[in-house]
Amino acid sequence: MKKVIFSLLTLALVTSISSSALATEKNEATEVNTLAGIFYDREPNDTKEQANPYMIGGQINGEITWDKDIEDWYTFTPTKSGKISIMFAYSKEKKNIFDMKVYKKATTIGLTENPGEALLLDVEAGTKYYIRIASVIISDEARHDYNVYSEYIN
Ligand SMILES: [Ca+2]
Repeated sequence: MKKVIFSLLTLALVTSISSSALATEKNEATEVNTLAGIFYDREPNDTKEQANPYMIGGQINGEITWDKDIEDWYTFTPTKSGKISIMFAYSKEKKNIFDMKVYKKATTIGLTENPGEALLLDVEAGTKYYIRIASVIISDEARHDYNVYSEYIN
């Protein structure tokens, strides 16, 4: 009987610890999203020099076209070093393929053409990074809007 009571107590303790840890994580995630907000695709942003400002934790809402606006550039400077997750979203079709490239200064550190694939990248505080969205092949019958999402993992 003593054993049963002991394990029940342990169970109650573990449950309360894990649920309070979860509650803290939830609050932090909400805070980051609220602060970072939405970053729009503001033309001209067709070269690295014209890159639009972006911040980790924010969401990019952009669009490229098949003729005149074929590239969008964004830049961010992490406020802390660590790992980030960055995700690209758009309507991928057979003849509508976009890619997202991430550069640290001039070096490519990440590349994806797959919606929903999270790139895990190490970043350094105070260093300039760039994101370039471009089309590999573009269909005038498909949608051309896209989003980018990111967050710090640690
Ligand atoms: Ca552009």
